[in-house]
Amino acid sequence: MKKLYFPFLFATTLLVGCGGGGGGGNNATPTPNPTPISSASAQSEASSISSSSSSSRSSASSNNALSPEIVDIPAGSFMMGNVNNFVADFTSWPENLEYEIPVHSVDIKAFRLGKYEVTFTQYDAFADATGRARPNDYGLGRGQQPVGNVSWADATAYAAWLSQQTGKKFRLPTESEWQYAARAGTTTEYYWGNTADHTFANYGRDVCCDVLASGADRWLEAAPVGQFPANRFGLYDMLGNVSEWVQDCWNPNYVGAPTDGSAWKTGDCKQHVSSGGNFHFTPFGIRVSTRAPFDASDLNWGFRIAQDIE
Ligand SMILES: [Ca+2]
Ligand SMILES: [Ca+2]
Repeated sequence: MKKLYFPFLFATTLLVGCGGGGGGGNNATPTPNPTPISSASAQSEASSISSSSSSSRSSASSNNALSPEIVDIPAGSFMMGNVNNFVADFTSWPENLEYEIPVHSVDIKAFRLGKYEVTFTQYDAFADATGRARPNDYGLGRGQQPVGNVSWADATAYAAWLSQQTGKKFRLPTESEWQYAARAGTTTEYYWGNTADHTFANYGRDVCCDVLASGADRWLEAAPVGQFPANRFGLYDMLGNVSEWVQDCWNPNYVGAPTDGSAWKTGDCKQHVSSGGNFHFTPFGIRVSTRAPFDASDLNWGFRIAQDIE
């Protein structure tokens, strides 16, 4: 399996391939800044499914001040994959789009998802408490910067530790949960429309593959979490900034993929899916449905946590 993407390193990192395509999408009219769905609305829908929703949430935060903020994601169904038959204007990695088919319907149960990518502050608390080495920040700073350079196992261990600390069920999101939450009811290439725009996310140049600061995107590399508009579910940085581990084993297309929102636990489980792209990627690489495999042991990028509604 070719490596599409690359570790949480500097812009000069040697690339083995280009996940990018210029231009940022097809010719459909972009939808400017979507109207946010209020978190209260989403919480209300989730609460109708679990009456313990509110108490669970407040309990988690009171048990651990370092718990990431979480957002209630309502149940629903969506079409997963390359829903617009997106055609990239490049030929170097045509299998990228083959990864995203067949488009299929998935039913998602209500769950919770981190409002932001897990930060260095949050992850370092786990590392210190468990005797793990703190991940390298490559000089970008810690604090509210999204944690990077963590393996899939690290991310999974963090969720297990947080569960132990809070008594709640934290875990990585499944790939379908992640994509459903990133879409937040939209069917466009990005949750703000069909054209990549540095107003809405931290990513790189149109031509593969280099970092770029442009307009509201003032960052060549990772930005502190929450610097761009949230999507309609109130989630920040789902596209761009740092790529995010999800639970699923790697499969090079969606033939046989679960349709109930669960993780795909068969296939190439030495690799796992990474979603959302990052500050280094082109417009192609930060599409909602772009997916990439990483070796589970590689120190790649970051993640956000999910929580079961109990
Ligand atoms: Ca940028
Ligand atoms: Ca991200």
